[in-house]
Amino acid sequence: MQDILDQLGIRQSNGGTATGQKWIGSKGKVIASFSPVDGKKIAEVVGTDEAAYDQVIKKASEAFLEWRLWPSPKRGDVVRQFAEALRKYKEPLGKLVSYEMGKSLQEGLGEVQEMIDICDFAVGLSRQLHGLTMHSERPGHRMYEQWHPLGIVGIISAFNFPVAVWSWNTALAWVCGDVCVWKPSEKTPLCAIACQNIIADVFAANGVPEGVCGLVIGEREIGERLAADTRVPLVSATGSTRMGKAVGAAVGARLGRSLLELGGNNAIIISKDADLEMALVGCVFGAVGTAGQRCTSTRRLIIHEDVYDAFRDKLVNAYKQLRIGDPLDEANHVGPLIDKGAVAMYSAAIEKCKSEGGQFVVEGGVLEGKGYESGCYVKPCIAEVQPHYEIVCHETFAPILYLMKYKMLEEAIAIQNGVPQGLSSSIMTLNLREAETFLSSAGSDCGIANVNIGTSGAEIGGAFGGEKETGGGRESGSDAWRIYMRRQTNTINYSTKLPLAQGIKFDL
Ligand code: UN1
Repeated sequence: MQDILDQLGIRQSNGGTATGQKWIGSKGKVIASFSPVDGKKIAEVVGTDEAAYDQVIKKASEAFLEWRLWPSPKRGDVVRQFAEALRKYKEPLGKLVSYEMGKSLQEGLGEVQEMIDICDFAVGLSRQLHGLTMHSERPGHRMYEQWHPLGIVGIISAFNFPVAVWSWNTALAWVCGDVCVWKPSEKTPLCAIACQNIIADVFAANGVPEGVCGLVIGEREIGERLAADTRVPLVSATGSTRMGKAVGAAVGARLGRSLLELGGNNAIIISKDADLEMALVGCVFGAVGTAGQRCTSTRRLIIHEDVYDAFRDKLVNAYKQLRIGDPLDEANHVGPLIDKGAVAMYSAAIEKCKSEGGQFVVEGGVLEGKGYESGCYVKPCIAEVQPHYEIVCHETFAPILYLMKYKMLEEAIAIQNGVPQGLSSSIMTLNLREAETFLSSAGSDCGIANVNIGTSGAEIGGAFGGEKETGGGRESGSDAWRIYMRRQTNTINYSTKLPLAQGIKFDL
């Protein structure tokens, strides 16, 4: 791992505060990053104190005054070069993601690929930040709207996608002419430092004003500072619903803008008309991939009574094949949870499920012994439950899958929608009527609704996010860029008179 750290410019002790190309001194709390893979300390990071935070915001404000004047395609060209640098660093960065966060190497590399893809998307977008024109009701008048940069975008990201979610925000924000200040999860600070090192070289080579890409590392108080800071017009936060409610309230109290991408409690409906073999792959990957730590992870299966027993047996068999262990070893399917706190939450959820009457058909448990010394490896498990159980309506970031039975599609959709969260959802069916009903206004209430694929692994080209307690925000593709800009309506009078709208006469 040392060669990887060297390639990415990570030392034993690192500064955690940057204004872009430069690191700045800080006397914040020292955060040690431990790998959940083997429990070893990887390196330390000095957190951002209040003065350093202020310096980053000040630099970002100054940089914005210049950056907003760059033509957007020119900003796009810098993002294009960032994508090139990411292609070069894909292997080491993917490995670091895997080692610091614990996801499989395949998924670590996939996460860096997602960064490259969003950069490519943003490059094209840099020539398409278009507004509408409309017809004025007055003669000799033209009316149109344009989109201007917003200012500083505060980005609060979670440990589970330690680099990709940042890039969804920054790549778009940068082409839109905004400057960014990133508060990564304190559980994965080294991934953020690696990204900062990669972008710093690209920015320096292009004469990008210092401050366009700020980094502040620390615990909750840094997020609170960003949320309350009137110099930050947009705060984009990914993480738990609890965190999102606090950020949303603080940003709302100052009438700022927030983009929230919070918890999911994603279900797949397995119809009696499903291709069960295909469904199996989607369900198992959705439930155990990233050890159940994606906001899009599959947590609930709602299975038609005619195929319930057969599909449950297939799942139980498939779970027997799962290999749990070092995620950097490609033979393994499931890596560790992020830390022992997550393991405690996993164990508590299993106990709660049992106390509510859940029957485990694949038992859970914390793994011990050789290869599991970090104490973060757990067994993916499956329980038969009733949809209304409290624990089933709650998002536990772990590989626990709940099974429930249905008779009629309407009932399945009601169960699917009957939780506080609304991120991702799927139906497995070869029946066109069922598929279209699921996608109709009487169907899934989630931000993402799929047919014959699982709930996780969304492509960057679509808008990503969800409803209800998921927070309502949309990041990534489609027209998600609009939230990073301010809209301005312009009316231009090129006539020789000044007629008032609505036919009002005001003669002097
Ligand atoms: C997240 O877990 O916060 O759709 C993001 C997916 C990934 C992104 C997940 N592309 O599973």
